[in-house]
This record gives sequence, C-alpha cells and structure tokens, in this order.
Amino acid sequence: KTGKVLYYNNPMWPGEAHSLKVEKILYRGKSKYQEVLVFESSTYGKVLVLDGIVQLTDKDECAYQEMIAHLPLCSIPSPNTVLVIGGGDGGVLREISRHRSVETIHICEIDKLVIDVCEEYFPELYVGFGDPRVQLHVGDAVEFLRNAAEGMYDAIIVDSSDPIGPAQELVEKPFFEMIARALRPGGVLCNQAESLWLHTHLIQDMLAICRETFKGSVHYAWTSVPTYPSGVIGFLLCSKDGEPVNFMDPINPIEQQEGADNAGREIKFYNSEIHKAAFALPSFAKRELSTV
Ligand code: AAT
Repeated sequence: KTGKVLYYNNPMWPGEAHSLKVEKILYRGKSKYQEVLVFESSTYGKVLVLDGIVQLTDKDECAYQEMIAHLPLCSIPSPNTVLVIGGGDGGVLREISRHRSVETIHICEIDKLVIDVCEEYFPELYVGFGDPRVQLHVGDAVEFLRNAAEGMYDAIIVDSSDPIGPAQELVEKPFFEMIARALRPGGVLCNQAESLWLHTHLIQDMLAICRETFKGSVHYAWTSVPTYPSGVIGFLLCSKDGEPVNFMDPINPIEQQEGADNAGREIKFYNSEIHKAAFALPSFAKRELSTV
C-alpha cells in the first residue's frame, strides 16, 4: 500500500528481507508467467518487481545494465551480432546501442507484459527497443536457442531473472550447451550470476557447468547494485574455443565508442577501470570458486 514499506522475502535469501518505501503503486498485473508490479519509491525512483523480486530501479539500473552489456562487448574486437535473453525492459538493448560495430541485435523475452509495462513506465529503458538494429522475439529462451543457427552470435547476454519461475531452466547444463552452440568460435557469453554473499552453491554449479561447456576462458565478475539482495550481483563470462579472449583486458574500450546511447544518454557507471576491477574477488570467494 502507498506509504507502507514493501518487504521482499524469498527462499533465495531466507531470513532476510529488503525494503523500499512505496510512494505510489503505478501498476499491478499478472501474466501467464509472473506477477508484475511497478511502484514509485521514495528513494530509488520507479521500481519494477516480478514475482516479488526487484528487477530494476531508476536509480541503480545503470550499474547492472551497463556491466552486463559492456563486460562482454568490450572484451572482443568489433562485436557484430548479439543476442539478449530476457531483458524485456530494454535497458540492455539501450547499452548495446552504444557499440557502433554491432549490426544485429536479437532479443528473446518470454513475457510480453514486461515489455508493455516498461514501455509505459520506464521510457528511459524501453528506448532500447527503438534502435533499428533490434529484432524482438517473444518466447522462451530455451525454445529460441534450440532453433538458433549454429555459430551465429559474437556475444550472448543472459539478462534473466532468478531461477525460480520462468528462468528455472536457464541455469541448467542443456541451456549452456545451446548457448555454446549458438556462439561463433571465440564468441562470448555474459550471464547474470547472482550474489557472492548469498548463492555460493548456485555460482559453483554454474561455474562447473560453464567450465565443462566453454573451452575458452570462464571468469566471475561482480558489481554493486544496492537494490538487489545483499547489494551486489555477479556475472559469469565465458568464451567459446577459438580466438582467445582475455576478459580482464577490455580491448574494445567503451571510451572509444560514440559516447551516448540511442537516447543520447552518457554512460553513468561502467568504464574500463571498473571493467578490470570487476574480476577482483574477495579472498573467501576466491577459495570457494577455486574448488569447482
Ligand atoms: N534488466 C532487468 C533485469 C532482469 S529482467 C529478467 C527478464 O528475464 C524478465 O523480463 C523475465 O520475464 C525474463 N525471463 C525469465 N525467464 C525467461 C525465459 N525462460 N526466456 C526468456 N526470458 C525470460 C533480471 C534481474 C535479475 C535479478 C537478480 N536478483
């Protein structure tokens, strides 16, 4: 209710609740896949919540969307064909639009309601869909990848929700095998990979699957997103056998791109220093992830 604090409890972070004060509920609905809620918060602007989990807020979406897009795209020379899984808000598309070398952007989002709601309430993210290079496919990512041509993509960005609900299959081995098949040799994957503080086992499982599946390099990077559980979120970066990729070194630096996205917005969070720093892990995490 307006004026109340919204608490998010979830089995992904048992015993913890995160809260934001609600100024106004703007939208509440239900699709075939999930509950969709948009509200105006008192401190983070508008907030998109799916099945009770914060997906983005106006204030800190930049950290997540810029990192998940530019970590992979700045790690390879001249990315041309890119696939986004999830990302129905358009924010990742908006970030990809900064890259002049990109000619084709496919996006596969399962839930049309997310797209429609973001068109109405998050114009600064939805603007990503306005890029003429974007081709939208509404459907399940597993089905989409099954039909994707082999070796088609230079980069695949998996901007998917937590693995409860429609994104369940997106952390399992067959999914990663389909991703690897759809990437060209030396192509790269950047996958939303949860929190170092909360999801050690999930990260270890994903890392183990990716090390088996991607014969190039596999690394974990992370960043700060205050409204995500524990305030951080990670990314798994993987490259397929072929031209070697050194993720730690952004050889296609963002500083050499045009400087604005397709809405004319300057980059807010990401830069080449943050890119390099994102791979530095706390000692406990180094130990936990080295046992995989
Ligand atoms: N950029 C916003 C951040 C997100 S949104 C995740 C999107 O993935 C949602 O729009 C959801 O509908 C979509 N999605 C979920 N499952 C599938 C699927 N099987 N195929 C295609 N799209 C899917 C992620 C925030 C992460 C939050 C971490 N706690």
